Amino acid sequence: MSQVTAINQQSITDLDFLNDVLHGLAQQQKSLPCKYFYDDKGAALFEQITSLQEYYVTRTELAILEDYSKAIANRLPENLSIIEPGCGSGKKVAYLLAHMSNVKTFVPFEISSEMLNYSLAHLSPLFPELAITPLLGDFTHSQMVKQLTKDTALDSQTNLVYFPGSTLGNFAPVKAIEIMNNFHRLCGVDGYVLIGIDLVKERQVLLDAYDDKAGITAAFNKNLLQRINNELNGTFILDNFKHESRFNEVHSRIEMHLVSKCNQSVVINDKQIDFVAGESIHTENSHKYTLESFKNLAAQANLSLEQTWQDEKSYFALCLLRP
Ligand code: AVI
Repeated sequence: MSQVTAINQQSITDLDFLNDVLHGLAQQQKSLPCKYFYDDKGAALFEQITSLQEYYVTRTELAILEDYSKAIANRLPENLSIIEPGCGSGKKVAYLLAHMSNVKTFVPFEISSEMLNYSLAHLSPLFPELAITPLLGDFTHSQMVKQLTKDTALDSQTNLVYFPGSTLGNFAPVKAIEIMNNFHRLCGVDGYVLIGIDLVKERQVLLDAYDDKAGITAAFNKNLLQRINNELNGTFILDNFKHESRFNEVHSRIEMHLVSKCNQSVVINDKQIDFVAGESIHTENSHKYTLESFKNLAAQANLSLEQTWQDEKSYFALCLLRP
């Protein structure tokens, strides 16, 4: 079995975390970057979210893959390499691989070596003939993507970049375009990009998906404060904050916030941060697209939308793009 080799290791350090937290909390609208949700506890809570009744996202995408993987595979040429940025467990690519013949190599591209090893362990027995070349790195860092593609000669091939899971929606439009530009570079001039996007739908369905009755999403959101307490000597009292999901019509996105229930002060690494009652920390954006708005966004990364596959309710879409 292939082992994960650190082609270009880059990890988030405690100092990055501290700087990002203090910077975010010094803004007029206090904020924290959503990438810090995923410590071990956060990753486990997210896993629980994916099977919540209210959180339609994961099961809808899996149903689309179940129904259309064969059609998607038929739309693609043989001898492609597949690159999956942020591959996680590798569960979603297995649907495609099951219907594709002569895949040259599969390149899981992840910042976490544990997840890379996990995806290898999951996929190798399912596809014993498949060559797997893991890449360790952060696909959101453009410089790193440039370097990695050079080092691994991915630049000179025709590739499919596979990015399911609606993760693109967690980035502001400018960053989403930058990421899609990286995908454009990764897929090569004749390549393909397949992206999962969450579509605009009834407001209440969206609000409930990010504020479930069992309180798992609330625990996921508040775990960020616990992580700051654990890793940065923070003094957050979690019960003094309330989880809220809001739909921002202007930006067509769900926002998660943590609202201070009272006037209070918190200390993080000797720095005091004051909150007034009702003031919030904005912790996550999850953009919801129409096919038209997504097509326009992708066009700004010089990718054109060729085909989409959706569920019956049009809740979610898998979008095939080409340079
Ligand atoms: C990872 N990402 C696609 C999830 C989303 O739906 O934006 C993160 C999430 N946040 C709360 N629930 C799920």
